[in-house]
Amino acid sequence: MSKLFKMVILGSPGSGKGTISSRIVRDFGLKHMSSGDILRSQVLKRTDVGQEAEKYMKAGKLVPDETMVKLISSELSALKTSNWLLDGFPRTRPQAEALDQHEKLDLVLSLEVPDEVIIERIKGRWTHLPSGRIYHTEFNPPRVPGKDDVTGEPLVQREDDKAESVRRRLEYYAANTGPLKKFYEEQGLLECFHGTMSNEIYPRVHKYLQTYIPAHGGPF
Ligand code: G5P
Ligand code: MG
Repeated sequence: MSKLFKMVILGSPGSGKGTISSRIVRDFGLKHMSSGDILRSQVLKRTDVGQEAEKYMKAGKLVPDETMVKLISSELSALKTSNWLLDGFPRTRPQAEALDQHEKLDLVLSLEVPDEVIIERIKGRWTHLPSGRIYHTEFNPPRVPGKDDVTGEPLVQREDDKAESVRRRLEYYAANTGPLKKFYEEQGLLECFHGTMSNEIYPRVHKYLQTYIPAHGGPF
């Protein structure tokens, strides 16, 4: 079997990790794992982890490292034979160090989108919680307002998308991102993409990724 390709996508809350990831999945066939989607599904199912995580998430705080490392390690063990893309994990340097003990990454992308752009765009986000599919009232509207394109089920606004939570999430991201990025920079894995629009960032990501793995579609 040829060597597997493993990458992480970093970026502030609302920077477009989910949006860019879904295009990478479409064009490069990686398996996508979003730590936020995994947590929200645990919350929906009322598992022990979900009940613990919910109070942190609602407040816009980070779920403790130990819980996250356990949860993501068990999800990753199901992806032993796939190329994959991790979105939202690691978020702190201890999480990155724990991941590094089990998995050798090929690439870490960081989306660098200004906070003021994010605060404005997050107001328009609607999510289909069971699948993690994301919409936006202007940027990416559902075919039928308020309904998921695939299942027709209702879309919701995330609890942590309220203005106060968003501000706190941005603060936590800013506080943790320096040491996290330094960790990957030192390993020569980090590549940053600056911009304000996913449609403008993604073609650059696509071109860069092709230096690692072949694309079967895209970049738009
Ligand atoms: P999540 O779920 O990982 P965040 O905060 O990192 O949450 P989020 O909010 O999911 O990130 P995103 O994926 O970066 O944002 O962005 P997105 O959803 O693609 O885009 C945001 C919106 O903008 C969408 O509506 C999209 O359609 C729209 N959009 C995209 N591009 C454009 C554009 O160019 N223009 C416009 N106008 N709109 C656009 O984590 C949630 C919580 O879980 C916990 C924490 O509590 C966290 O707060 N958690 C962890 N805790 C500890 N450690 C971890 N590793 C954790 N992971 C999750
Ligand atoms: Mg996301």
